[in-house]
Amino acid sequence: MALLTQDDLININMQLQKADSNVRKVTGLDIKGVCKALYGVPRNSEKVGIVPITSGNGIIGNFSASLHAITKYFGFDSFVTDMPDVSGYYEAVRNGAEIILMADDHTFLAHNLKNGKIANNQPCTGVIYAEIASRHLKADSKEVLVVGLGKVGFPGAAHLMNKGFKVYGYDADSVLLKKAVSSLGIAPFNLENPKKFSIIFEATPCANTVPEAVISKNCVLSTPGIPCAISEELQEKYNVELIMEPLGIGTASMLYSVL
Ligand code: NAD
Ligand code: 2YH
Repeated sequence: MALLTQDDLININMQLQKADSNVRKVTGLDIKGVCKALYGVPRNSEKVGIVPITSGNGIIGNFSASLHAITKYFGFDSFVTDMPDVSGYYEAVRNGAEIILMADDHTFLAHNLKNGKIANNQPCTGVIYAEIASRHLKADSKEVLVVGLGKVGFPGAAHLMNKGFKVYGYDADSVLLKKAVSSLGIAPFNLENPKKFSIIFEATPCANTVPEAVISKNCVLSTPGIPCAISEELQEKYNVELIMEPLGIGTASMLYSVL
């Protein structure tokens, strides 16, 4: 399980603004617009309580503050509790939180206490990055390459299949690849016999996972994966539209999915 670091979250507001402008350029919609298209819900004014969690590897500096900035960016009224863990949960509910956001080392959840809906960061992140990729205005076909079929990539690939895309998938773990092929009906991608894509969705914790041979000029690479899946050199050479941001896009997807 890859953990975020304090450094990943430096200047989250600027990272989010840049990502929003890239999403708009690629899809014609901003992140909020993509969320509304995905979940079809009107924005309400739910109050969000953010609870720091100390278990496992403990508090990540900037994590709760970043969630506070992200929720405000998307127009939610939010606050971070003074106390962590169970005491923080109690404090959040007592202070009127309707949605709880909290994460340990394994699970990052949003729980709407009013309607009972609960969301997990990994599938919500996979779905929204896949949705952004699928909306690439300059795509030359409905073929998409998915690299990484784990807890984020698999739900993203499933979402693309549901939207009628021809999905080619690759994972370094052959067991996971076989599972995705048999349960989702995706086509296994053979790195030895590459082809070019104008839509690529990547979800791995490794760098340089997208080889040059699959990249076409002006393609979109939508990737929650940290670190980046391609080098700056390749990005420039092929004028790749990169959608990559460490926390905000996935969190927006979680919040809108529980409204
Ligand atoms: P995971 O471990 O469940 O899945 C990662 C998959 O990538 C694995 O199946 C692994 O076999 C595969 N993989 C590793 N190296 C590969 C390679 N070179 N080529 C092809 N496949 C390779 O992890 P996850 O929970 O799905 O998370 C994936 C990434 O997304 C992590 O970096 C995580 O930190 C990040 N993430 C980012 C956000 C965000 O908001 N930006 C949110 C959630 C997760
Ligand atoms: O980053 C994580 C885990 N990878 C789970 C998220 C799934 N993508 N957790 C954040 C831990 C935050 C910490 N407990 C805090 O500061 O509250």
